[in-house]
Formats: sequence, C-alpha cells, structure tokens
Amino acid sequence: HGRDIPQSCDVVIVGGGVGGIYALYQMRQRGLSVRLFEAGSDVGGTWYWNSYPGARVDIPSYEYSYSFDPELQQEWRWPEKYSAQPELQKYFRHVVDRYDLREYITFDTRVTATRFDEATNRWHVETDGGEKVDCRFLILATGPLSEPIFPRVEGIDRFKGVSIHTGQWAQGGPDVKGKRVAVIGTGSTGAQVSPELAKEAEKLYLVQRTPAYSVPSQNRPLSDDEHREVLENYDAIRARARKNRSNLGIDVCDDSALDVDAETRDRIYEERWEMGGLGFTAAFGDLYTSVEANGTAAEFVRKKIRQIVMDQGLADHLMPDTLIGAKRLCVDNGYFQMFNRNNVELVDLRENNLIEITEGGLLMERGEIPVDVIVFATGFDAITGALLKIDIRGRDGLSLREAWADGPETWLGIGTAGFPNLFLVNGPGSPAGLANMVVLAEDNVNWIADCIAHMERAGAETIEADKAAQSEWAERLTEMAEASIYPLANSWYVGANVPGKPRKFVSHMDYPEYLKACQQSAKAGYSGFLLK
Ligand code: NA7
Repeated sequence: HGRDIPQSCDVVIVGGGVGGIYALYQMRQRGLSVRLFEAGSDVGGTWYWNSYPGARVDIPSYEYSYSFDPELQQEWRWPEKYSAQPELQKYFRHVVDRYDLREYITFDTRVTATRFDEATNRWHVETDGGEKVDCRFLILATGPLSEPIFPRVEGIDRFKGVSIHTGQWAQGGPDVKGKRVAVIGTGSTGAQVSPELAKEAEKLYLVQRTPAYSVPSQNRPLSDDEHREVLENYDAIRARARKNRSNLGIDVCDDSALDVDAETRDRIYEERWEMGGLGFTAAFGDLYTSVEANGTAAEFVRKKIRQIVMDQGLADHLMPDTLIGAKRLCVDNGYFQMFNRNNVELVDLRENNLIEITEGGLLMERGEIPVDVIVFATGFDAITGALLKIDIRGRDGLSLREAWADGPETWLGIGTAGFPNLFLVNGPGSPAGLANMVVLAEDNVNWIADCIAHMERAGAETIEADKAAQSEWAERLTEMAEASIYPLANSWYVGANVPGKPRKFVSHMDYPEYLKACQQSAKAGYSGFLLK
C-alpha cells in the first residue's frame, strides 16, 4: 500500500475474483471509498485458486470476459477458444492493473466476521489479519464455487504423501512426474485435471463415484481471422448471448428431440459434438424438461464413450446412467481418450469402496492402492459455502447461518431480509452457476452501483430486501426448477454433494427473465426492497 489505509470507508468488498474486481472498479468510478479483502495472494478468485493442470474455462473466452469497457474488449487477445487458467489469471491481473485497482486490495486476508450496527447503520468487518474496518455498504463477492469440500473418510489426515484439493492448487500443486497419483472425483474438474496428470504420472488411478457425461470442448487456438471477426462483431455477440437463458452465445434449437426420427437426431447430436462445448445440450428444446428427450442425448454420449474407450469392459464402468446435464455437463479435452493409456486405471467405488485413507494410499474393499499423491477433485460447498463461512450478523444480531438454515433466500439474488446494505454478487437466487458469471457479475454490480446512487439522491440510509418479495422469488425459483430436470440429479446445484445440506435448487434458470426482474425493481424505485 502506497497510502494510508482507511479503517472506515463507504464500501467493503469481500473477494477479489470476477465479481469483486468489477465491483471495485465500479465503486471507484462512482467516487466511493472502498477496501477489498482477498484470501488469495493475487486476484482472480476461481482463476487464482484453481491453477491445477488442465484448468480451463468451459465458455468461449471472448464471452467469458468483461464487456464494460469496449477498449478493454478490443485490446485483449485470447489465445484459445477456451483459454487456460494462466491466461484467465493474466487477464484479471491486467484488468486490475489497467484501472489502478490493486492499491485498494488487501491480499492473504479473509473476512471472518461482520456485524451490522443499527445505531450507526454501518457494517463492522473483521479479518483474520486482526483488522477492523467499518463501512456503509458490504458487497459479498465470495464466489459460488470457492469453498472446497473433502470426502468424509477416515484417515484423511494420516496420509504421508502429498494431498491437495484442486481448488487449493495455488497453495502449491505437486509435481507428479513419475509418481503414483489418485484423483478422486469425476466432475468438470476431475475430467480436466486427470488427462493432464496422466501425461506426467507413472500411474493414475481415477476414483469414480458416479460416471460423468462429458462432451469435447473441441478447443483450438483462436486464429487472427477469428479474433478479428470477434472484435468486429463484439456488440452483436454480447447481445445475442443476452437473449440466451444462460447468457451463452450458443445456438438453441426449440424443437423437441422426440419429434424427429432417430437418424436425424443422431446427425444433429453429431454436429453438436463436433462443434464442442455446452451447446451440445441445446441441440433440442426439451432436453432440460423431458426425461425421455434427455435420454436420447444421454444415449448418444454413451455410444460415443463406447467408441472412444477401446476396452469395452472399462467402457461399461464409465457408462453414465443419470440424466445428462442435470448435473453440470463436463466439457473435456480428452477425458475418455485418457482411459486408453496403459498408465490409467479406473477405480469404481460402486464395486470397490474406499474404506479409509492410510499413510501410504487408499485402502479399498479389495485391498490397498499405494499412491504418492492424492488429488481431491471433489468439488465445493457451492453457492452458500463461502458466504456462511463468514459469521455475518444483521439486524437484531440475526446470523445469516440461522436465517438460511433451510436454504438461502434472497430477493433478486442481491439482497436478503434482515441484512441491510448487504449486497451479493453472483449470489444464491441469481443465475450464478448456470450462466456466464462474468457478465452476471457486471449486471449485479451495475445494479448495486445504481442502487447506491439512488439511495444518495433519495437520502436513504438503508436498503433491505422485503421478506414477502423474497418468498415470492423463492417460489418462482422452485417453480422453474420443478419444470426442469435439474432437481432430479444429486449435484451441487441442489446441495446434494454436501452431507446434511438442505436440498434445494436456488439458482435462477432464465437470464433474460432474471435481468428484467432486476431492471423492473430498479425502475420502480427498488421495489421488493425497503428503503429507510
Ligand atoms: P463437482 O461437479 O461437484 O464434482 C465433484 C466430483 O467429486 C464428483 O464426481 C463427485 O462424485 C466426486 N465426489 C465428491 N465427494 C466424493 C466422495 N466423498 N467420494 C468420492 N467422490 C466424491 O465439482 P467440480 O470441481 O468437478 O466442478 C464444480 C464446477 O466447477 C462445475 O460444475 C463447473 O461449473 C465448474 P458424485 O458425482 O457426486 O458421485
């Protein structure tokens, strides 16, 4: 810090990732004094922590980037369609430096507790570095996928080798060259990290609880021509994505998968497979609403797995039998191909369960697997994990943990009743997790900045979500979820990956509808909120 650090400011932002960086930029633009606390040693959030080999975005990079400044957009050159983690981190560092934001950030510091003082209408914020700061507005941009979870298995601390969660790789990822490595988990992360580790390791054991659906990314370098075309059409690319339910620039077909014959259907799936990426499940309009239609896409992927994996006995073990896309679809770069390597072995927990972790490896029902490295690709306490890790106290000392004991409730995913002047970015009740979270962060933050400006003009001291509006929002989320296949899967979307977490789908499934609701509330003087 090259200046005095204020212990009192207008805004405190928690989290220096995609959301927090833009919040910091926007608050500075509006002339507010601000401090940002970040647990990592650098900016980037997800793209700082998840520095494991193979980490890569699964939305095209030119979409998964900020849109707020046309100059920034025009000057940045993404090397690949789906750029890798080092490039993403470089980008977020660039943004922070380009707009001189670094001096407002305190790194290696976690916010541990925060309390709203009703006498002064200010938030008191405490950090693990012993700092105490107070502010008028609190912006929580802690990320929906930032609190790593580990399996609840005996002996996890006993292991004498190196063990690491993929979401903590920045703390020092192991060199796996010539080592025996176990990767636990077959989600988006497991599917990305395993093929890369398999290239280096002497032996890779992939520990699978549930076989995953994965589609190829068909990643490639962005040629100069393609790059130029993106730059020339950026506004149109953004505008088109905005009409999509997930704010993605994919071609969505509205036809039913059941209205075409099997041959036509497979031709369409084949085209999508060749295109690569998340557009696969937009091949038909009812893949997320009809179990039967969904089954046709699932079957296509199963056939692909059979074709790719040479050992048909092994392919049997890799066959997913759940709904495709109900748990986030993996986008890979050679996941199924990896199983053709002779140093890769699948450990199928359905027939060989993990009993405990020993000093030297994994003790399975069928004997011990000695390993040097254990990689936990076991996911995150998603959506609420990082928020509830902080002891947050609102009006009357109400704790957020208590308020959300049955699952989170928000109005517009931005505010929650009982917690005045607290704003969420990519929070529960927003399309976070389903949508492009860079542009969602921009939409959330722009809304918050406008709201603060409105409060200044109106002379309002506090803003707080109205309980009734919040309940209506929760009902709408449930209604949308129930019309879809999402609640049918055991995924982090519904909290099923964390034992004891209330099972609830709390994301908004329709970006255009979401944005409209946010805009309507603002236009109506922040309806659904109580301003005092
Ligand atoms: P995910 O998608 O939650 O995947 C975690 C994986 O870890 C998944 O295959 C789990 O199996 C497995 N897992 C979790 N706990 C255990 C235990 N106890 N034993 C064995 N296996 C376990 O997390 P990711 O990090 O891959 O991806 C998160 C998001 O990041 C992703 O959706 C994208 O949006 C980007 P399961 O399938 O639950 O049986």
